[in-house]
Amino acid sequence: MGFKNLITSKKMLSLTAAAMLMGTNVLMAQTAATTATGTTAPEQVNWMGVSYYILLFVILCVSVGIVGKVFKVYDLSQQMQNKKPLNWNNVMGIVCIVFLVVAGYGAYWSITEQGSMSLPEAASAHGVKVDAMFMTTTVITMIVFVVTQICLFWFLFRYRNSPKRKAYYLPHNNTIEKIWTIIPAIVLTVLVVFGFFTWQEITNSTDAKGEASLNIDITGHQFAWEFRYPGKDGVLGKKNYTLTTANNNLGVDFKDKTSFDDLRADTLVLPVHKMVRLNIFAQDVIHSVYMPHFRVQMNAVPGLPTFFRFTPTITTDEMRTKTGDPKFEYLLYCNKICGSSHYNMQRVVRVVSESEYNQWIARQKPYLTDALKKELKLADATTPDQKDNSSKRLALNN
Ligand SMILES: [Cu+2]
Repeated sequence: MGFKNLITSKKMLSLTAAAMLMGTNVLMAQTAATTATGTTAPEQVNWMGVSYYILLFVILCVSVGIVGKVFKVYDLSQQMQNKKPLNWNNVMGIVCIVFLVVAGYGAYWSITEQGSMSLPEAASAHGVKVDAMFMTTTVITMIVFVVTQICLFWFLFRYRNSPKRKAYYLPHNNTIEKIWTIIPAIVLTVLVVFGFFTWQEITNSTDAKGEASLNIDITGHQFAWEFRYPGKDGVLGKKNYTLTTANNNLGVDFKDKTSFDDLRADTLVLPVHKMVRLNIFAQDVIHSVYMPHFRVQMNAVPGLPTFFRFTPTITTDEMRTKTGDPKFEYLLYCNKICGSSHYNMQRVVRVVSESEYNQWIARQKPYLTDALKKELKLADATTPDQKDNSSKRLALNN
């Protein structure tokens, strides 16, 4: 009867299901790691499954429970022998101090170990300001964190329950209330105002006197980015989504003469120390232009053109030397989970010298392809030498 109860028990069934699920997860994680490394060498096996960490946590909890029970048994045996029982307030006080030291070291380890995995220095002019704001906030919150944690656990230890002391009852104190309301309010106001002015400066859309941004169109669609550069005139032609066809996939308006020399590019190449204005478009769903090294992020919203102006300050080559990584590349990502192949929307961004940029741009293909010319019946749009060629061809045909 006992066995029947055991196998029909809902608790037992749930436990078995959970154990099986965890076991499968651990096995799958091991198989995935073995397949990824292509070897079964024990040092290469990576136990990265969620269940592995859940199991570790459970083992830790059980160990703490066992230590607690040992203390409890010791306490009971002391009482049975009419000896002084264990002072649990002292035990808890010491545990608090141990936790303070261990967790403090854990926080320090986390910052030093994972901190080195963070991004290299900002590669854009405004990025330096963003980093400075980030640093200021981090330092302030870190000081508050360290001071409050030390106070919390030290007070728990220092003022643990003792028969020699009577707790002081403090129902309300206006001075304390004022201090802990006003100080954070001032600090937060300063941080927010500082951030507001910096953001205003970053999103300022007007070029300063004597300065012209390099306008580049970036269009996101499922699942790629398209780049359009201005031609020799330095102006990008107008766009109109109703003109979109297979050959004119960005909907460039060729009634606007400045469109004729526009170029199509596969890579985002930027000249160093030159203000760039990215005009951001989306054709289907919301995407997001994200270039972490330049501290640039702006959503690409269908029907709502956005832009981001920034100045790259470090070339790809310089960054390779700085990071000591000869394969370093700046990257452009889509930062909105925009569909099943969202991960495909990663592109290399190259920051080069002015002369290298000029050489590169000279090699880019015109947006106005022959097929598109045919589609738009743009005979007069051809350049003079192309006209010469066509007349020669006609002559030959005759
Ligand atoms: Cu996307």
